Amino acid sequence: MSSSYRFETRAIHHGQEPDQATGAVIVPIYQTSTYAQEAPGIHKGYEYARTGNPTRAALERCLASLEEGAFGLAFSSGMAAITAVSYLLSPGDHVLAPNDVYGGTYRYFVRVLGRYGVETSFVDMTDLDQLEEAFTPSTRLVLVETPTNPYLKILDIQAIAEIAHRRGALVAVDNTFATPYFQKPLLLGADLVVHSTTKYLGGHSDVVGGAVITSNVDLYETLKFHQNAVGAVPGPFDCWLVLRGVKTLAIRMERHQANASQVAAFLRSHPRVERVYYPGLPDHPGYEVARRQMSGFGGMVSFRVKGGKEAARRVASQTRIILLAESLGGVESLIDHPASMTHASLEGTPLQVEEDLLRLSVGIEHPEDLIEDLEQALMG
Ligand code: P1T
Repeated sequence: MSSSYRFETRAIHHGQEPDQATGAVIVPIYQTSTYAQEAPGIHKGYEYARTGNPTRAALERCLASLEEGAFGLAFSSGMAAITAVSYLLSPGDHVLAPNDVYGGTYRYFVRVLGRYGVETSFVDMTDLDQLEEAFTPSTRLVLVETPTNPYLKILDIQAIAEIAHRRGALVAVDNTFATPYFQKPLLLGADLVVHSTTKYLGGHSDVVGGAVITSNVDLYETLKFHQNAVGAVPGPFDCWLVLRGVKTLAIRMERHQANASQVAAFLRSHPRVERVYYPGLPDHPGYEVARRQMSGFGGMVSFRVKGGKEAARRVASQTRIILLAESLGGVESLIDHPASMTHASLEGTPLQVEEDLLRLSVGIEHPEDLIEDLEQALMG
């Protein structure tokens, strides 16, 4: 399908032409582990399902298109996608990552990759001088997450890519929170985009998956070699679920954002709330960069409550519609206490999050119901 079609159209059609054998409008779930060959090595393009699967290929093509990239690769989780990017590194290499990042990403780079001779430094990438100073002659990769998880800091992708490339390092952007609907890192100079498709791309909290997208054919070939050699691939049904989710990404993101901005405004004026973190608030430190590099501010809102850890845990336990759960990006609203849930692995490290912090994944329910739910939980 031509890439001149607009985002919403490509989300529904790109890589998803009607099935050649039957005309099925929806890409079938090719639930097979292997493919018959006419003669050894003579086949229709598929040999074995770890190496390739038509449902996965459709998803990979669609995600590549939405990110304005040339190539997509799907993985069994967001962590598997991030791990795949790390296979571009060798012992002795150095990585820079944000000092506000998903707890599992920190855990992987420090506790797993660190054992293989790759060192990672976590820096405040909102401060470009601090970023410059953190480079060493061995820095090979700059991992960017923006908006960050959980403080929703905004990192300037274009400026970071310029510095990293000058220093000979690759830039990978975790675009999970913004999604390609609101932010296109490859057009801002990033070499790679990674996703937890578990979140907004899947959109319905019913699948775990990941993806890497790039326009660099050499990086793609290396990553594809590792995708097959390591084997952390998603099953066809999981690919199908993400592909279905992506069809409604545009309208979901519009509603997530509309609801999130109302929730952020409500929380900001609430007497029991200490501070609200939402990049769409004009006094958010990253507001100007967000306006420049994103076409919307997303559906995540973090806030600190008055009364410390106990108050935060109480509010998180008292919401009724908003479920207390890890993860984000589904149609239903979720509340998270990062210090004891998604970011517990940061406890005792310099990246530890404040214990009065709560993170909301604002869903697409009626905003008044969400605000009333938060009001009763805050006052309870
Ligand atoms: O859970 P998984 O699909 O493996 O994705 C990992 C991951 C990667 N990047 C970001 C920015 C993420 O937020 C995550 C997963 N995050 C959560 C589960 C969470 O609740 O924050």
